[in-house]
Amino acid sequence: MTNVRSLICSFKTQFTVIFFALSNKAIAEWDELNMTQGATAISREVYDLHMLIFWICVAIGVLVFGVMFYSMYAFTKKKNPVAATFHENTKVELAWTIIPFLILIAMAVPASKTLQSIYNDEAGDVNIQVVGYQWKWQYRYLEDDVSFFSNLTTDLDEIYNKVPKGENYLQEVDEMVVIPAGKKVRFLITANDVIHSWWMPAFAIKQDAIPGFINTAWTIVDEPGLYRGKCTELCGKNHGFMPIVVKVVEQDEYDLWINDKKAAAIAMAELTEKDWSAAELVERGESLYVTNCVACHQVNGQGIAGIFPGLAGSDVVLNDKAGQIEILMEGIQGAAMNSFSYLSEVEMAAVITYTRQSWGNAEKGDGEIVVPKDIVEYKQNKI
Ligand code: HEC
Ligand SMILES: [Cu+2]
Repeated sequence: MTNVRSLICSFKTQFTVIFFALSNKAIAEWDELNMTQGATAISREVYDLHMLIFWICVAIGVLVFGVMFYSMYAFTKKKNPVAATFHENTKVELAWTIIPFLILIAMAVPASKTLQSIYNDEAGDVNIQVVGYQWKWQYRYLEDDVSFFSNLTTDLDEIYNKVPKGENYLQEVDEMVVIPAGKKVRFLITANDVIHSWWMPAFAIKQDAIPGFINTAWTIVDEPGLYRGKCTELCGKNHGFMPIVVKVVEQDEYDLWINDKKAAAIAMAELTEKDWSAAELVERGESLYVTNCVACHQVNGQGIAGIFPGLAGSDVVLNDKAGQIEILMEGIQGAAMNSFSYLSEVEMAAVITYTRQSWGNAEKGDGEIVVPKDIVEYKQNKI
């Protein structure tokens, strides 16, 4: 028993000493080697805890190795030919049980205090629902009815080493999470498909995003700036491709931003509810078809024989409105036909209607158009 304990203890101290020696050598790069202090009161508390415990380990290491080396030096065979034969020493054994126990308690007290303040789930000034998807994040500002996806924007050529990698390689997104400085922001974190994890080191937040559960995290960031994090739970093929970028701005700038977002959401909702005519949808749909579909289905809707089916005269496009919505929303498993569900309701309706009205399809089929409300309905029925 004693042997096992001293073995573990000496492993611990050796590790500490090796670490200390390394850090000493790299003293100039100490800051890079050490944990960062982060940007919030909590992250600094975590840093202080880390340093406190680090120095406790250093002290223990110095003490234990000091005694060890001293004994090796002071009790050599030459100096001390007759070894002592004592066995068991209750006092010493009590001491090496009680002292580590006290040290552990001394470390647990500040650690628990910090943990307690981390696990505060009271409402924030701003409350944001964070949803993990394979492989992107969705953010919903609960007070303001604003919601958007945040997608990786790193160029595929950088990923495949065709061009040099940029400064923020795999750490850049199309839409950042914007939050006001100095305000409590609460994140309600969950996932839509598999387990992800929302990790923002500068805020000392690392919270699992689990389907069907809502975990909370909170922060108050004093300094405006850009902060970057990533998904930190292996969530499938593109796990490394779903970064997090948070932009902290002053309250005025935040108000402007959220108002813009709200206005855009209202404009989009109005467009969605509007009564669209076939001609209006076709007009909008044409350019969407060109950017999203021609690579496979071709400008004339004929497709490429044997690879990409023609949409001109396709049964689905002629007579199966519901089926076509489903194909566009879900994609076709195992085929090059991916889901286009990231298009807005208006865009989705427009591109589908374009295919139903072009190349003589309107005359040959049922000629029905798909309006944005159909897409809204499809999404609602799915939930
Ligand atoms: C990367 C190539 C590709 C792109 C881009 C693409 N599709 Fe497809 N699409 C396919 C393939 C392949 C199929 C056939 C899949 C199967 O049935 O196995 C298909 C099937 C379809 C079908 C069903 C046709 C039928 O008769 O069964 C529709 C409708 C369709 N695509 C519409 C679109 C629209 C609209 C767009 C643009 C928003 C689009 N596709 C973009 C490759 C693509
Ligand atoms: Cu993930």
